[in-house]
Amino acid sequence: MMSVFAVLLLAVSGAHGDVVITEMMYNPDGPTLGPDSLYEWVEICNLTDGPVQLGGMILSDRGNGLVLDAYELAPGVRAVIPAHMESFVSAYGDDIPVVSWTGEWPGLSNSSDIITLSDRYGMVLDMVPYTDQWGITEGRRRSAADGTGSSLEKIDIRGPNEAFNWAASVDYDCPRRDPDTGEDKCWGTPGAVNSVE
Ligand SMILES: [Ca+2]
Ligand SMILES: [Ca+2]
Repeated sequence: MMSVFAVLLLAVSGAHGDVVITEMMYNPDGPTLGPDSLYEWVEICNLTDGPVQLGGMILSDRGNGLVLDAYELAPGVRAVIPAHMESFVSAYGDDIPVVSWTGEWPGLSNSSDIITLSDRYGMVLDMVPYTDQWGITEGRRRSAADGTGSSLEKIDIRGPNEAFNWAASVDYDCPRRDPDTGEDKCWGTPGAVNSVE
């Protein structure tokens, strides 16, 4: 029989797939957005039917990791973990849910990386082993997500993290306009439904 402690642990630790990585800006376009160290970001989504406390969750790659600050993510809602909060807000505005953190940003490699979201106990909630080959469309040699403005988006957010289920965000679904110039911003869909879903 399960102990009271074990029941409590289950109640707060969540399960694989409860919160998943749905989009990544691993190689921001330098000329229009800025350097990787400031403008990378990861979008996550709560796939459960109830609110999830993100505080203590860990985002990491093969080298570095960070711990999310307290943040209650409502069911079905997406939030962004930015490499650098002020830079993200300056580029995308301040109406996108963002989660602050402590630790070291797991720099998202421009060639290949394994990005893992774990709960506070280290149990893996989601893992994306992407490469810069993901999202290459027919007739192209390079993915639009690889440094030319698009992000890498998950197509079926409940599906597997394999190349066929991720694609470069598409420009015709620009989520917002630059408040200064009025021009479309096509740097992915942070905080919003993906353009390829
Ligand atoms: Ca990068
Ligand atoms: Ca999105």
